[in-house]
Amino acid sequence: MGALSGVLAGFSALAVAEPVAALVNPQARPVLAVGGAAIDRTPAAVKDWAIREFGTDDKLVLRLGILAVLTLSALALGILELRFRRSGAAGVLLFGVVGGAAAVSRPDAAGPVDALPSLVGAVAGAAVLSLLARRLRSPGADHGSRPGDWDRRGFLLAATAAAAASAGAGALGRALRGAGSRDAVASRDAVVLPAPASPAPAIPKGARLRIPGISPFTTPNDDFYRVDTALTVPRVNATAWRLRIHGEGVTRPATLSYDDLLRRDLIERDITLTCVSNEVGGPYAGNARWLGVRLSDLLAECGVAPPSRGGPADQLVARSVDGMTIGSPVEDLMDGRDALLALGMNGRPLPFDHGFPARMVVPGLYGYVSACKWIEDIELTTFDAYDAYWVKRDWAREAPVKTQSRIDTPKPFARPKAGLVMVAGVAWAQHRGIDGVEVRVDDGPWRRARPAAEDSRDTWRQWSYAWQAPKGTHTLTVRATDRTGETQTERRTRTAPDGASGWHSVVVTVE
Ligand SMILES: Nc1nc2c(c(=O)[nH]1)N[C@H]1C(S)=C(S)[C@@H](COP(=O)(O)O)O[C@H]1N2
Ligand SMILES: [Mo]
Repeated sequence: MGALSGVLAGFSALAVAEPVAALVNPQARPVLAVGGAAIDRTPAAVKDWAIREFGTDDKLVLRLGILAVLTLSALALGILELRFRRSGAAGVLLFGVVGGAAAVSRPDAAGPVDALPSLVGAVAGAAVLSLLARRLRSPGADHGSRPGDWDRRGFLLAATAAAAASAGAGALGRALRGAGSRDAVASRDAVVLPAPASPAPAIPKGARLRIPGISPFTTPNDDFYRVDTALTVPRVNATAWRLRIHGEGVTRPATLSYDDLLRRDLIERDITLTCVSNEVGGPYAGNARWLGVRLSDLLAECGVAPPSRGGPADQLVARSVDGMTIGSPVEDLMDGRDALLALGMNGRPLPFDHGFPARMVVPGLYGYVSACKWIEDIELTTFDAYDAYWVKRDWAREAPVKTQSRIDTPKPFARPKAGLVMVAGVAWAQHRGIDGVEVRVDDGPWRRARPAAEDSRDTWRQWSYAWQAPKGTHTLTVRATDRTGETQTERRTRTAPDGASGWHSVVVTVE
């Protein structure tokens, strides 16, 4: 019974925190705050391991882990409270303090008020625990009750009341939060993307290979990889959203609404996005058709000049509504490449997962130094003056994409039939372009693979190799050469601090 009252107290604490968080900051809910703070403090190596082990499920695993720890602690505190009056309740309050501190430490914290959901929740939880424990300790008022008996009826009544009140509080909190998210969904549903002033060049015939198992040239939105630190995806109401541009050398600071951006001349480009956390052969790469504002135009209107033209700021720091900071070299953003403040993805307004209402997309730079989702602030500064989120965690300040190639088919440990086997995949070296791809069987010579027609140097390139496969177990290896003439290095490096290098291999057994 002690354990049960502990779990009930824990439930009350989390439930009461819900409506408080809905009023203060939805991100300040205890489990989210602790999870977020844990992610902030995770060393690069562990984050890497979590992504490798759990992929995009890493956050679900983290939340379930936190809930498991909380449940066990609640059980223990309930038993403790029964033994030592007020000890369990004090423990619940301690958890509240930890949750509150975690919430206040988050980069998107609204301020000290972010501690309130955890603290108020903990006070409610502690009250429920001592109330229930008292019923368990005191004999009932029933006729014939003897010392040592506990107040069954009183306990049941109190427990039921606490459970009902908590469920009510939780429901209220979710309803309040739901209203905010419904506004965001409605604002996205209402978007009509205008036709681009500068449409994407047509994808050449022959840029899309029809080979079973190969990554499609354009990645559908639903299949596009997702990498971010958000435990819950921010749902931003585009009607209320503003983007602020300010900082060093910004002679005309600006605050833009979503409609301000939609009314501008938009450009549309196919651009491949890749993540620095992608292992050799890994899945964190995708190619989409982005619609948005050319960032260099916007910056120039605000008076920004790149360092090569005397501008004082060499770093652009983008901030998101969830407190992410991403720093990019101003020189790269203004060197003529199609750096975008993107609003559309494959003909749709950005999906919430991919940054609605607006995000950055920059050809040639890994996402963590260029592709801020849910952006709300652009600050011009210097690399000396400020380290962005991942740089503080020992990832490189500047990180151009490394030339990479991947075998999509056959899959590792496939058992194809002897004879003609189509080996195929994708290769990327954004903003340099892919010149050629080679395939090697076992320790044989490198053979030229057939690259699909090139779309642009900012997009990946599919390739294929017709292999006359003899029986036995074989290792297939791929490497690409970029337009600068540089062949992908064999040297294997880890993803940290600036992206994995090395050749992708697949072992197959030909039958
Ligand atoms: N707000 C925010 N933006 C972010 C991130 C993030 O964690 N938070 N992750 C970055 C990283 S590491 C990458 S690789 C890209 C991934 O974009 P996608 O999830 O749309 O594929 O988003 C970037 N933008
Ligand atoms: Mo990334």
